[in-house]
Amino acid sequence: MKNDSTLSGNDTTAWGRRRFLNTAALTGLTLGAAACTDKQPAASGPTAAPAVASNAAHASGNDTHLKPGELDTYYGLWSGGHTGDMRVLGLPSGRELLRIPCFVPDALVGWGHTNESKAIMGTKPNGALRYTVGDTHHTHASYKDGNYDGRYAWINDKINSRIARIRLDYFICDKITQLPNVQGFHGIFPDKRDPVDPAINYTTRVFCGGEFGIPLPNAGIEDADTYRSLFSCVDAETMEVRWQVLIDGNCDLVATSYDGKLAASNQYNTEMGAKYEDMMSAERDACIFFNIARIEEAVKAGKFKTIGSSKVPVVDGTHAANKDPKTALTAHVSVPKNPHGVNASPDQKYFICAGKLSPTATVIELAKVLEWFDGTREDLDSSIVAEVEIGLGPLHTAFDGRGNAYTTLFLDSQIVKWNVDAAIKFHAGDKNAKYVVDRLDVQYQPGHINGSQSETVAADGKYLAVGCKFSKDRFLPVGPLHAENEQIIDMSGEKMVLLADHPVRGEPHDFIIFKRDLVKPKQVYDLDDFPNAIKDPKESGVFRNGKKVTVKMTSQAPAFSLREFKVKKGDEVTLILTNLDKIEDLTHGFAIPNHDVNFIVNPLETASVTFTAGEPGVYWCYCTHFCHALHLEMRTRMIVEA
Ligand code: RUQ
Ligand code: CUA
Ligand code: CA
Repeated sequence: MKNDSTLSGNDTTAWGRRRFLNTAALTGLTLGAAACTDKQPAASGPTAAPAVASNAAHASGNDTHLKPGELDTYYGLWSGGHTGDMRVLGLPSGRELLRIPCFVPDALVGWGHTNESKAIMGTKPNGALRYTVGDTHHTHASYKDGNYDGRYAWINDKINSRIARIRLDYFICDKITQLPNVQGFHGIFPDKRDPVDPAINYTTRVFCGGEFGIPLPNAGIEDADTYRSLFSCVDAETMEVRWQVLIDGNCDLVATSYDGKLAASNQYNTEMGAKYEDMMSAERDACIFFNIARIEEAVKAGKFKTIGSSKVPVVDGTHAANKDPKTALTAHVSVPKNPHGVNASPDQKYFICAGKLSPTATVIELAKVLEWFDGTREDLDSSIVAEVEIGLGPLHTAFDGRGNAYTTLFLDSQIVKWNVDAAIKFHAGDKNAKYVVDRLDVQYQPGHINGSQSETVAADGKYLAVGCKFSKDRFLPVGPLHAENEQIIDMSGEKMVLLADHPVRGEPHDFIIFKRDLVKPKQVYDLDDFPNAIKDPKESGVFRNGKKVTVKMTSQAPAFSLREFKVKKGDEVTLILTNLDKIEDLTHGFAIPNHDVNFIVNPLETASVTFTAGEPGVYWCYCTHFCHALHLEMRTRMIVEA
């Protein structure tokens, strides 16, 4: 790729920039007639000087640079992409603090190797992991009173339709659920309160959007017209699938209302096409709304079926079955061309869908959708209170709590900041209403965007993070696979200011950012968290039951409680290790050469592994985590006898 000096964006016009971006990255994406006519150029449009912080400090004082030893003020929970984990960042610095393995084995923690993590990940009858790949997209956390409550976070795996829960006290994955009869599980969003019981003002459900239509049950039928998708509800506590809704078209991203009454999902394939040409044949698709209370009533009343071997109740949310608003479980609001992203504004009033193949954002008023369900509003599409042009390839939207929305423009490689009230006025006929407030060039092709506390009632409008899918020239070249570029922006002023670039391994997608005092992490485990904990080193030893051997051991720097242990070739060995060190940050590791064993035990944690003892010989089991001046000496011998 030619390195074009106009890339820096200093003086490119909107169209010059589009031409560059289109030749560089977008061959093959037919945009059709979706040219933005820019009826509403920004007060300071893309031709204005770029807003890039020239040094660390600028007017607002919002700054990504922390002095050594200074702590970040926000946590960021990031999708780890193909590493199948959740990344925990400190913000605004963007420093990575932790990776929480979920869907894919991890060699540091021993995730996918310890018996405890294998039980969470799921195994085949022979004990091997069911899956070793993942594709995480979306991450969200539990709510109370419209704000995060620091209990749980969730992340999805698109490939195998799995949802993982993270406990935010220990920052670990504790449960994984696979959705039945779903392929291409995409968006997730927790509910924000119960639609019926006002006392339940916190998350009890997580909604999951199924993207790919399949035969139900999946019996390899070729006729794509019969394929359908399911929208699923997972219980936040038990992580069991409570119910599913059969729909026409597809789900994509998911959002929920603050009153708990509705969940929404944008639909880009209302055509139910099997090829992309078919999927973009209609001028408009939809945002589907799910009436949670009615769905649960229908389930209670037994108005459901089940599919294949799954016992999960499936109610009918298709168009044909939901024509009468007074009984409808679902409502379909028309949204232009292959929309992507649906987000609920922090003022609790609106859902915003981005047009993707249409240069527009559509603002849907929650109260008006509810009126349709009540039977007091005849025309459902009149719940659309604005549909305004914002730029090319709009995808996701964040909020600042001051009435502004920030939408990524994939094709324009920009973020557009626009005022929702002004857009509503413009849509109502006030052509002087200037809704575009600012545009910022980003590098390049942004997908997800989120602001600090964005999708909560406590949106504080300080920092904006944007996940750019292409980095092109922003980092040192490292061969054909480019890093992606996650950028941090100061959103506190009228104009956005780009603060920092961070390279990241593909393909991270989504993230949330919240104030650090909303979580209270514990940094040492409790021995009682583990039923198999070895509480006293005197309980250590080798316990044989035929070919099955249990080795019990504890660790206390700089020694393991057993200095050696003997097993026989071919034994099925289960080794249980409890770390009796209770000091913060004192983690030990345990690796056995040639036996594919490597895991850690954090302070007062217990973990176990099961393996078959190999060829007779001596195997030095050693501590893999630097724990003590005698860390290298911290070893034990496994002696395998013939
Ligand atoms: S969706 S940008 Cu999963 Cu937009 Cu990734
Ligand atoms: Cu224990 Cu290193
Ligand atoms: Ca479509």
